[in-house]
Amino acid sequence: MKLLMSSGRTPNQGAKLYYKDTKDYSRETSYCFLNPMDLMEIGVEEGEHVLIESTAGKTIFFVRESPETPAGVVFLPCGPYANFILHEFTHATGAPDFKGMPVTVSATDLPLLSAWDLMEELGGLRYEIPAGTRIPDVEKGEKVVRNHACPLCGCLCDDIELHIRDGVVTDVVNGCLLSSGKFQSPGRMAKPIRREGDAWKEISFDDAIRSAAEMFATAKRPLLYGWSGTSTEAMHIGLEIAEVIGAAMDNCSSECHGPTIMAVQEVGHPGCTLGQVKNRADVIVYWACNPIAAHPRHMSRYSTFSTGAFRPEGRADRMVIVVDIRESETAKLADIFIQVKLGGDYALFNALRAIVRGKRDVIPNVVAGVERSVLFNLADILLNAKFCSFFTGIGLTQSRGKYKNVRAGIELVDELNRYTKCTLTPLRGHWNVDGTNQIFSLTAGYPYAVDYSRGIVHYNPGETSGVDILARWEADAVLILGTDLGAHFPRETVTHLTKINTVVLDPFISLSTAVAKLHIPVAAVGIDAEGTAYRLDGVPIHVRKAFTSGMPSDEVILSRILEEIRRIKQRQK
Ligand SMILES: Nc1nc2c(c(=O)[nH]1)N[C@H]1C(S)=C(S)[C@@H](COP(=O)(O)OP(=O)(O)OC[C@H]3O[C@@H](n4cnc5c(=O)[nH]c(N)nc54)[C@H](O)[C@@H]3O)O[C@H]1N2
Ligand SMILES: Nc1nc2c(c(=O)[nH]1)N[C@H]1C(S)=C(S)[C@@H](COP(=O)(O)OP(=O)(O)OC[C@H]3O[C@@H](n4cnc5c(=O)[nH]c(N)nc54)[C@H](O)[C@@H]3O)O[C@H]1N2
Ligand code: SF4
Ligand SMILES: [Mo]
Repeated sequence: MKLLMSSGRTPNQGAKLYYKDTKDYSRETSYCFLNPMDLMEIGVEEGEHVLIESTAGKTIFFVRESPETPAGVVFLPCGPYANFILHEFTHATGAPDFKGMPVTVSATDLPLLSAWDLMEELGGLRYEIPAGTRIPDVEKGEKVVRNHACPLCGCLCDDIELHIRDGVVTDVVNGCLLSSGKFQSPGRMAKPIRREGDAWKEISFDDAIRSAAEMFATAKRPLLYGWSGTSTEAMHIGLEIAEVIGAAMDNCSSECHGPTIMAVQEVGHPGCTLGQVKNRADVIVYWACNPIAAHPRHMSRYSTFSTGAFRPEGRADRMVIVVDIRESETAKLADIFIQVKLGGDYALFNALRAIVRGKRDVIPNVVAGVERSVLFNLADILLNAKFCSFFTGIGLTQSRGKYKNVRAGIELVDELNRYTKCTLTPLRGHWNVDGTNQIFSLTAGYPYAVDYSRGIVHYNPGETSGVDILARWEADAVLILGTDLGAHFPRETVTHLTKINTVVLDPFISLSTAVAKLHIPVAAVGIDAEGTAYRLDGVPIHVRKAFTSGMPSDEVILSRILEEIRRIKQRQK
C-alpha cells in the first residue's frame, strides 16, 4: 500500500536518546504507527511486522495500531529506522523530507533488525563499552545540586535538582523523562577508540588528538557538523578550526529549524521571551509541534499550565489550540484541535490571513482538510485574543513547503498584530541550538551552513549545509560533535560517513560511533563540564557542571586539535 511517511518525536524515543546501544532504543524507534483502516488494507495487526520501502531503501518495522494517525500516513519515531528509508534530497533548503515522503508498506514475516545491525548494513561497526567502564577521577562523596540547567531540549529548564553520589546521579528532581534519561545514562565512554579494519582499538588521548588533527589538516573538503549539544565556548574554537583548514561548518539547524531562519531572514521575527508568554498569553497556538513529547515541561513551566502576573488562574485563563496532521499527545490536551492535511499549512496560513483581512467570501469550503467554518472560528479567537502566542515546530520546516510555510505563519502573525498583540516562537530542539545560531552569526556572519573553503565565508543552505555536502559525497573528513548523524541523517549520507575519515567527539556512545574511524570521549556539558547555552527564546543561561571528573571537555580537545593542526600546517609551509 502506498502511504506518506511522517517521522517525529515520541516520549519514549526521547527517553531512550542516551541509550542508543540498547534493545530499548531499537524497539522504540522501530515502531510504525498506522491507522486501523490502513492496517486492514495492508492485512496486518498490531504486533506484526511490515516492510517499508522507498526510493532510498527498505527495512522492517513493528506495527502499532494508532487511531490518532490519519489514514494515508505512516508515522515513524525519529531515529535510525526512519532514516534508513529516507532519501537525501533537501530541495535546496538543507532539511530533508523527514515529514512527507512517499513509501510502500507491505506485510512481512522478516525479523526486526537492531539499530547496530542497520549501521553495519551501511558499512559501520558496532562497539560495546567494556563492562565496568567508569569515567576517571570523579568527585567523591554525596551532594545535592540545585537550580541546575538541563542540557537536553530547548526549554533549558534551570530548576533541576540532582542528587549525586561518587559521580553517579541517583535522583533527578523536577526533570522530565528525557532529562532523567540523560543525567542517569550509563553510556559514558572513558577512552578514545580507533577503528582498525574490523576491530576497535583503545588509544590514548594524545594519539587520538594527533590522529584527528592529521585527518583534518590534510583533508580537501572537511565538514564540521553538529554543535547544538555543546557550549558556545566550544563552538568558538570549532569556528577557528574551520577558518584555519577551510572547512564547511554547519549546525543542527539546517536539518531542523533552518527553514525557520530562512523565513525570518525574509520577513523578520515577531518573537518574545517565554516570560512574556507565561505572564500574558491568553491564547496559545501549538502549530506543527508536539511539546508533550518533545519539550515535556514547556506547557507547565512556560505556557499552558503556568500561572503568570496577568494569568493568575493558569490553564483556566488560557485558550489552547493545536494544529497538527495527527491527534498528538499535545492535541489531546487542547481546547481546539485542528487536523490539517500533511503539507497543507501554507494554504491554511494564507486562508487565515485572508480571513483576518476581511476576505471571508474568497475562502473555499474546505482548505487543506479543514472546514471553512472552523477557520472562521479560529480567526475570531485570534482576533479577540489579548496576547496570542504561536509556537511552531518542525512539522512546518520538514514538510512540503518548508521555509515558505513558516514565512506564511509569520505573515499571519504580522497581520494579527494590526488588531492585537501576537508573537511567534519556534520550539527550538536542542538545549543550545539557538546558541549555535548566535555564535555562528557573531563569528562567521551567518547562523549556520558556513563554508570557509574559499577563504571567506560562503553561506547557502541547500549547498553548504551538512546533508547536502554529504549527499554529494563531497566531504573527505567529517567531525561529528554534539549530534548523532548515525541515528539522525538520511541513509545515503550515513553510508558516505563510513567511507571517509569520520571523527566523533561525544561523551556518550552513539550510533555515530559505529560509522566513525575515531571516537574521542569528552566531559558532558551540564554534567562534568560547563559552558554557556541559549534557551529557545534566545535567553543565555550558564550551564554549570554537576560534579568534576578527569574527562577533558570539548573545549580542551578542540583547542589541542587546533594547536596540532597549526603545527602540521606550519610544517607544510
Ligand atoms: N522526545 C524527544 N524530544 C525531543 C527530541 C527527540 O529526539 N525526542 N529532539 C529535539 C529536537 S532536535 C527538536 S527539533 C524538537 C522537535 O520538536 P517538534 O517540532 O515537536 O517535533 P516533531 O515531533 O518532529 O514534529 C512535531 C509535529 O509535527 C506534526 N506534523 C508533521 N507534518 C506536519 C504538517 O505537514 N503540518 C502540521 N501542522 N504538522 C505536521 C507531527 O505530527 C508532530 O506531532 O524536539 C526536541 N525534543
Ligand atoms: N527521521 C527523522 N530524523 C530526524 C528528525 C526527524 O524528525 N525525523 N529530526 C532531525 C532534527 S530536527 C534534528 S535536530 C536531529 C537531532 O539529532 P541529533 O543532533 O543527532 O540529536 P541527539 O541524538 O540528541 O544527539 C546529540 C548528541 O550530542 C551528544 N552530547 C551530549 N552532550 C554533549 C557534550 O557536552 N559534548 C559533545 N561533544 N556531545 C554531547 C549526545 O551524546 C548525542 O550523541 O535529528 C534529525 N533527524
Ligand atoms: S523540558 Fe527539556 S529542558 Fe526541561 S527538563 Fe525536560 S528535557 Fe530538560
Ligand atoms: Mo532538531
